[in-house]
Amino acid sequence: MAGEPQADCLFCKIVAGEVPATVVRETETTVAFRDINPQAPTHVLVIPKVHHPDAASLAAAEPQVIADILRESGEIAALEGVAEKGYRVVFNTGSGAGQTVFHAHLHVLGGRGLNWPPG
Ligand code: IU
Repeated sequence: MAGEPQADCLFCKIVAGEVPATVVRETETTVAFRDINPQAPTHVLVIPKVHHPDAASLAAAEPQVIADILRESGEIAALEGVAEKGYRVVFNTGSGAGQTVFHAHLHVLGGRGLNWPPG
C-alpha cells in the first residue's frame, strides 16, 4: 500500500534503523543523512519516513511531507554553513535522470561551485 514500508527498500530500512546511516537531523516526518558517495563537501539526503517511489508520487499523496522535506533542506544548508554561498536541491526522478533508489529523496549539495546546466 502507498506510504507503507517496503521490505526491499534500503531507505525504509534506514528509517527503521535496520541499516546504519550518518543521520544529520530527524523530524516526525523526515530523516536526513549523509550520502555514502558524496558529490560535494555537503551532500545530505532528506527522505520522508513514508515510502513513495519518487517526489511526484509523494507530492500527490502527502503534500505536507514534501513541504517538510524542503523546509529541512533549508535548515540543513544553514547548519552546514552552505546557505550563504548557495547550494542545490535535487530530486532525481526516473532512472533516465539518475534515480537509483526508488524511495523519494532530496539531495542537498553545497560547499563547492555548482555548474549550470547540471550534467
Ligand atoms: P539517486 O538520486 O537515486 O541516484 O540517489 C541515491 C543516493 O543514495 C546516491 O547518491 C547514493 O550515493 C546514496 N546512497 C546512500 O547514501 N546510501 C546507500 O546505502 C545507498 C545509496 I545503496
